[in-house]
Amino acid sequence: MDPHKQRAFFEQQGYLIAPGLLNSREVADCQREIHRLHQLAADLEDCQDPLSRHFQREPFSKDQNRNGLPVLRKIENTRALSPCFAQLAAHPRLVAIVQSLLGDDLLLFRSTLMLKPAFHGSSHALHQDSAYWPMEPPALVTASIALDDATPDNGCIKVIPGSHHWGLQEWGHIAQQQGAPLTSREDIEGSRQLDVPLAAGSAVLFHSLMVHGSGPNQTDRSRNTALYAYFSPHVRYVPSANGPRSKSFPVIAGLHGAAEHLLVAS
Ligand SMILES: O=C(O)CCC(=O)C(=O)O
Repeated sequence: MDPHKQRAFFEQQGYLIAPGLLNSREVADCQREIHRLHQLAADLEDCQDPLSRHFQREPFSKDQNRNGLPVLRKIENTRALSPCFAQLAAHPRLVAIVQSLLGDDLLLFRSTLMLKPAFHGSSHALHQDSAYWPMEPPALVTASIALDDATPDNGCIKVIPGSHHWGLQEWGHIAQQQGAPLTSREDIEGSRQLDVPLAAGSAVLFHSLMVHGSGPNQTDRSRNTALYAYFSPHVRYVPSANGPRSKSFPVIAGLHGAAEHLLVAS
């Protein structure tokens, strides 16, 4: 799709699919790195290293460990923990697509691995990311890159097309047990929830006001995903009353080649 059509589709629907973003070698590199990060999680936990705060265990898993490694739900700040995932944030094909949506200057808000281990992955109830993020206007873009084939069976992402036009709403808790419904809101039951299956290496990009979630993984296949949230320097940092008054964000593209960009609350 040409960049103008991409942008028009994204503005109307709130999401965009990028098929074949990574090749099979790049996907295999990421999968190996996920294994290494599980070993790192175990080591950091053993020596009570403060970095272990970036690793979150699967809350509803019956087993604490599998094959000697912790059963994890997510890893935050992967850019700082992993050269492989730091590089992926600036992957040229990914950057080009995000630039077509947000413009040339790109900052990184979040780098995360969402993990849905085989048999264990719990659901993510429907929600809007901007409800949790101290950024105004709420106009960030998340790229969710499949590192395994993602299907409805193993908990692929679900979106409600066009819901980024609804404004911020109340959704309740995100982490949900395996059999739980994705929302308790009766008015949403009938709305069009679209499963977004992706082959490993493909991505879906979505607006930070987009209503999205994902079901459980009850299969014997993991469903691991690299998430990166980007924003343009037009977005301001608006911390809560007790949050830090300024924050530095990595520059991914533009901004005269700076490595970091400091945002100060006004
Ligand atoms: O990838 C998923 O399963 C859902 C992730 C998600 O909803 C989020 O991080 O906001």
